[in-house]
Formats: sequence, structure tokens, C-alpha cells
Amino acid sequence: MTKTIVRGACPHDCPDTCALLVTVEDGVATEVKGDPDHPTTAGVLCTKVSRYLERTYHPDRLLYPMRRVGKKGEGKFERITWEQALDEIANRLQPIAARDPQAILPYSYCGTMGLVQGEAMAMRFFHTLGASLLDRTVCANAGATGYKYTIGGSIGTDTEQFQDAKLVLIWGGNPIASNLHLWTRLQEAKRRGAKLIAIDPYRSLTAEKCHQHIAPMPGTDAALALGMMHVLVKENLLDHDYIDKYTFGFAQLKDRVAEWTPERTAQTCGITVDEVLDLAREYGRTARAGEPVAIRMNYGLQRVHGGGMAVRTIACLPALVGAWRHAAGGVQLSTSGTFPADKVALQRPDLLRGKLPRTINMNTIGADLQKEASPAFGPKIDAVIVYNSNPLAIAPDSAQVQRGFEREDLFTVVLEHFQTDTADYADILLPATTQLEHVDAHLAYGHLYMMANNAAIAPLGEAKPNTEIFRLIAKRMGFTDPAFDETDDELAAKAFDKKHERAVHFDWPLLKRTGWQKLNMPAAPFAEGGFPTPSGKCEFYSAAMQADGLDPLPTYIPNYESVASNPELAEKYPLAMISPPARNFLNSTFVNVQSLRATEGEPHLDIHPVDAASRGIADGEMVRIFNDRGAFVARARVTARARAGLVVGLSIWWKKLASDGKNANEVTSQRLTDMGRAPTFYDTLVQVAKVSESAAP
Ligand SMILES: Nc1nc2c(c(=O)[nH]1)N[C@H]1C(S)=C(S)[C@@H](COP(=O)(O)OP(=O)(O)OC[C@H]3O[C@@H](n4cnc5c(=O)[nH]c(N)nc54)[C@H](O)[C@@H]3O)O[C@H]1N2
Ligand SMILES: Nc1nc2c(c(=O)[nH]1)N[C@H]1C(S)=C(S)[C@@H](COP(=O)(O)OP(=O)(O)OC[C@H]3O[C@@H](n4cnc5c(=O)[nH]c(N)nc54)[C@H](O)[C@@H]3O)O[C@H]1N2
Ligand code: SF4
Ligand SMILES: [Mo]
Repeated sequence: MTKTIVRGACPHDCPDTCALLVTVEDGVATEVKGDPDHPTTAGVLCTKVSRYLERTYHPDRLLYPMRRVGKKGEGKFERITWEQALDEIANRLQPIAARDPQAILPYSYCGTMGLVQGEAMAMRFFHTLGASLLDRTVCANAGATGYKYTIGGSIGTDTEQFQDAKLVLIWGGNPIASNLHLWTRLQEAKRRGAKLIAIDPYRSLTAEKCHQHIAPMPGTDAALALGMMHVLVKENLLDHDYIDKYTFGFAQLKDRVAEWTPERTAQTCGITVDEVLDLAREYGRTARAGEPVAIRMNYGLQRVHGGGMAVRTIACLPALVGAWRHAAGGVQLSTSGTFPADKVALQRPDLLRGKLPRTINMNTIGADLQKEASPAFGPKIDAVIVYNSNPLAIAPDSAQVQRGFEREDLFTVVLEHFQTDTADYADILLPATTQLEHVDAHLAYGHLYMMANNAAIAPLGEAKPNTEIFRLIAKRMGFTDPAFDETDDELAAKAFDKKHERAVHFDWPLLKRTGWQKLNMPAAPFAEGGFPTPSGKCEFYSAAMQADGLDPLPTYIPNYESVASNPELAEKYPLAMISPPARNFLNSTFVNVQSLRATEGEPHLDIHPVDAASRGIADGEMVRIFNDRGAFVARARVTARARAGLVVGLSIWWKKLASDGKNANEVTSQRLTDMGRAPTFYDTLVQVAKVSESAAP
């Protein structure tokens, strides 16, 4: 028997990008563990990925190319050969490309975060074709944009420093579920005497374990931060030296926050005046005492109309109190901007050869698939190639997405591991390899290590890596550019820009052997300013925002759907609904892994006892959640975890594994955020009513 240990990296859309050790015996993977030597993984994987073998060797894995034989959405397929699949794809795409290649659309996100199996060979193909571009903004782009205006890029406090903070605000994040290895450090901080405060409308698994939980209504975080700043200014809990040297626009900010009295703040957020005052004082006084104060801000708070502005506003706080002076102070939203990933080398925009295709926003796929050709829109979308994503489950306003994918005249190719809700609509379904079967290079958004993934086992069945599938399609389409001859290792060797000071030591063959290597980065990135903004300072006032038609100062933008902004709608649909990640799923990935789905049980809706009582809903009863866009059913959990006025449906369920064939995205909208062209999943008003068990679906 041969037994080897292969180094890998977790490919999932999770900040932690863990270092994996895969045990392989006679060509079969027998164990997946976390690397004990990798500082952030520290030998621990989340439950999902410690069950990785159950997913990889799942009996439902797609192993052969298939062609649809039933109706769209019915999920009936017949096996075909790769030759047949490639011929059919080329034969269908070629005439469309001859008319207008922009009628072809890639649809992808972060099924794998790999730089190679993500957008490298795929983009080379779509660029050569001249296909529509896709705005990949389904997750983080509102917050990333707001953060960038203020701080200059997705750079922040190093995860490896958080254990030394004295106060941590966990703001719009649920690290126990979605950022486990930060939670380990926060617990260590707690042991060392730190105070943890969760700011979250929902009493999440994390919120219940913090010293304090403040529950503002969704989408009111900017108001809370403005109220904090009001108190910091009024009580002079400021670091004037830091403000003078390293910030821009303090005088204007001071005027702006004068309006945000604790009373107005409390009223806007639906919390108490004392909560506002105490939070500001705790933050300001701890910093004033010379102790590190840190904020772990996460994407949960930016999936609303004013999501970009909320992040931008919160990002001003550390500079006001001089928190950046400490390695364990400041704020982390994402560390991804620290990595000099070489997207130009990987994706080769030069292959566009001067073409400038239109851009389709992935959040409005429901509407866009139903649009006819027009001068404003361009050609009707005639073909979609989906990889690394499951739009039927994850995109907002699901009924519209379904109507789009149902179009008989739409040619749909899906590259997948499993027959997902989206795969059911494919004309051609292609089997893709998993992380154990292919090579990749990774950055992370929750630590600072470049990561390598080696292939541990041979591809199962006839599965192929995304890269290889796009190489083959490109060749079948007659593309001869040498860009399509590069191997996955050649691509991975271009993942990071070695000319950049942070990655001068990047060496792919070495990284493959060691698995991970930290970027060159100072421990306290902004201790002495040096913000990568236009002014080089933390920008309380942003001329760039003004130029982009936005308020140059922090402000509060109410949700599209709220009592304040739309009282008539709120009358009809009085409950705010959010649908954040369930701990045992990763977006819609893992929902079909039996042991993980068993832990989550079935789709639930958490509803406050007062809201349940007024609707005659008892714990455990089936309820219907609805608004003008659609409806889905879930089992009610009557619990004060959801604050009054809020309902929570942990997500993202596969629609076909729910009793009614629907999920939370039936009721979410395709409206976009204030900046970053991002979705507003948590800016949703609904009504909830009891259904009798028999009438459930
Ligand atoms: N287990 C698991 N881990 C995951 C994922 C997963 O699906 N499952 N998904 C991954 C991905 S793609 C991402 S983007 C991240 C997401 O992870 P996070 O950035 O942590 O975001 P969410 O889980 O969307 O929301 C976190 C918390 O924000 C709260 N929240 C919702 N709306 C608001 C608001 O308006 N204000 C405030 N203050 N809080 C609000 C929610 O109640 C939730 O508890 O996690 C990644 N990790
Ligand atoms: N209601 C609601 N909707 C949401 C969210 C929410 O909180 N609430 N969160 C949003 C967020 S933050 C995000 S990031 C998106 C996530 O949306 P997606 O990025 O679409 O994430 P997944 O649902 O995990 O789907 C990824 C798919 O890629 C496949 N895959 C994985 N690796 C590979 C590979 O190597 N090759 C190929 N071909 N396929 C692969 C997986 O099997 C899986 O089916 O969802 C968004 N939608
Ligand atoms: S999903 Fe996140 S926590 Fe789990 S193994 Fe992957 S990177 Fe680590
Ligand atoms: Mo995400």
C-alpha cells in the first residue's frame, strides 16, 4: 500500500482559506485534515470541510457529460461523450458568436475561489470570443467599494493579531459560522480579558457568546456609527494627533455627526439611547487608555440599499480614536486587497483585442435573461455558460431567474459537481473536478498567506478541471492562441505578481511543497498613516465619492424596504427578513451532503414571540413567507433570537430539497446597493402567515 500526504487549500468562499493535508492511500483520499503548522488553520477545519470526502465521493457526483432529454428544469439527462458534448457546444455557440458574441454570457462566482479554476482559462475563452462581461458583484462589492473610498483598499487588521485586542466589535458578521478561525482568536482575546460586542439584528451563534449583543434593525448600521462618532466628538474621546496627521476632512465630519444625537440614533436603529452611549464610550475610552480596539466588520451589514455607505461610515471609526496605531487595532473587512494577484496575466484582457463588450450584472440575471434586444441593452442573451455558481438558488428574485432559465431558446451549459437547481436547466451538463482532483493557487480574504493546492487524487469518472473544459471548448471553437496551451501549473505560477514587494518571494514550485507562505506586510499597516487613498489619508471626506455622485461624507441611507422609506409597503409587509448563511452550508454548497443537511434539518424561519403571537403562529408550525415577488414556506421557530420586527431564514437551501421547491430568494429583490452594483438580499420586507401542514407546498 502506498500512503502519501498531499498539501492542499480549502477552495470555498470563506475568509479562512484553510491549509489542508489530504491522506491518499492507493489513489484514494482517506482523510482531509487541517494543517497544524499553518498559523490560522492551526489543525482545525470546520464541520463542512472535515466531511469533504463525503462530498467528493458522493454517489450523486456528476461523472460524465450529459445532454438534457426532459423539459428545462425537469432534470432529465442522458449520458453523452465528451466529443459529442464539445461538438454540440461549438455548434450552438458558433452561429450566435457570428451574429454577436455579446449574446453569450458567462455566469460564475466563487464555487471555488481558486485563481486558476476560477477566472483564468475561462476568461481567456470569453475574452477571445468577445462575450458579454459579467459584473461579479453578488457578495462583497458594496462594502469593498465603501471601504476603498475610506481606507483605500481591502487591507486591514491582520487576523493573527486579534487575540491581543482589548475590545472587539463584531459588526455584521457571525464568525462561529462563517469565519471560524477568527473566532478561535477572539476566544483567546476573551481569555486575555477582552470584551466582545456583537452588532447584529439577529442573536446569531456568535452574538449569544459575546459579552454584549446590540440588535439594530437591518440596514441602520451607518446611523449607529454616526451616533457613535457624535458621542466621541462631544466627549472628546478622540486621538487628535492621529486625526491631524493621517486623516482628511475631520472638520466636515464633525459638522455632519453633530446631527446624530444618541436619541436620533437610537430611534433610527431601534435600540436604546444607553446602548448608543455605552458603545461609543466603551470604544473611545478603551482606545484612550492606550489599548487596542478592533472591529471585525463583515459582509452581513452591506446587503442593503446603503450597504456601501454603512461600511464606509464604520471604517472611519478607527482613525478617529487612533486604533490603527496598534497591530491589534483597526478594522478588518477583507484582507484580499493585500494580495498582488496578477489577474492580467491570468485572465488576459488583451485577448479582447480592442473589443469592449457590454457588462451584465449577475444580480439582475432574472430580468436580463428575459430582455429582448434593444439599443440600450444590446442583443438578447442567447447562451449562458455557468460554472462555479448556482444562480437558480443564490440569485435574488428567484421566480424571475427561473423564468429566464426556462426559455426554450436559451442555450445553457453548466459545469458542476452535482445536479444543482441550476444544472436542471442545462442543455449540456459537464462534470467538473473538485479541489482534491485539480491544481490551484489561492489568496485569502481572512488571512495573509498565499496558498497552494496540489491534486491529491485522479479525476473521478470523466470529470475535468474547469480550465481543461474551457481549453477544449476554445479549441473546438477554432481558437489557436497559445494562451490556450498553458497548463494549470503554468497558470498558477503567474498567480501573484513577483514584482510587488509583498510577493517578491512567490515561487510556485516551492509553494506547492510548503503549501502556504505569508505576504510581506507590516503588522500594523496604518500605524503611521500611509492609506492607499488619493490623499494618502483615511478619508472622512472623499472627493472621489463626490465625483461619483455620492455624498462625500458619511451618511445614513435607509433601506429601500422599510417603514421610514416606504410606509405603504411596510403596512402590507411589516417584517424585515434576512437570510444569512447557515453554519453547515456554504452558500448553496453542501446542502446535498446528507450529514450536513441532517444537522440543519429543514428550512426554518426564526420569528420573535410577539410577532408570532399576533399571527397565531406557534413554535414548530409551518409558515408562508411572502411579498409581491413570491413566497416560500419554512418551519417557524418562535424565538427572541430574531428581534421584534425581524424574521430570519438561515440559507441557502437547494430549492429542490425544500418541501415547496423554493427558498428565501423567492422574496429577495434585484435592486442594487448605493455603490458597487451589489445585491440587497437583506433589504426585504415580508409578511408571514401560518399554513396548515397539509397545505404547506
Ligand atoms: N458556514 C458558512 N460560512 C460562510 C458562508 C456560508 O454560507 N456558510 N458564506 C461565505 C460567504 S460567501 C460570505 S460572503 C461570508 C458571509 O459571512 P458574513 O460576512 O459573516 O455575513 P453574513 O453571514 O451574511 O451575515 C453575518 C451576520 O450579519 C447579520 N446581519 C444581517 N443584516 C445585518 C445588518 O443590516 N446589520 C448588521 N449589523 N448585521 C446584519 C446577520 O444576522 C448575520 O448574523 O461567509 C462565508 N462563510
Ligand atoms: N438569500 C440569500 N442569497 C444569497 C446570500 C445570502 O446570504 N442570502 N449570499 C450571497 C453570497 S454572499 C454569495 S457569495 C453567493 C454565492 O453564490 P455561489 O458562488 O453561486 O455559491 P454556491 O451556491 O456555493 O454555488 C457554487 C457552485 O459551484 C460549484 N463548484 C464548486 N467548485 C467548482 C469547480 O471547481 N468547478 C465547477 N464547475 N463548479 C464548482 C458547487 O458545486 C456549487 O454548486 O450567494 C448569494 N446569495
Ligand atoms: S470552509 Fe472555511 S473554515 Fe471550513 S475548511 Fe474551508 S476555509 Fe476552513
Ligand atoms: Mo459571499
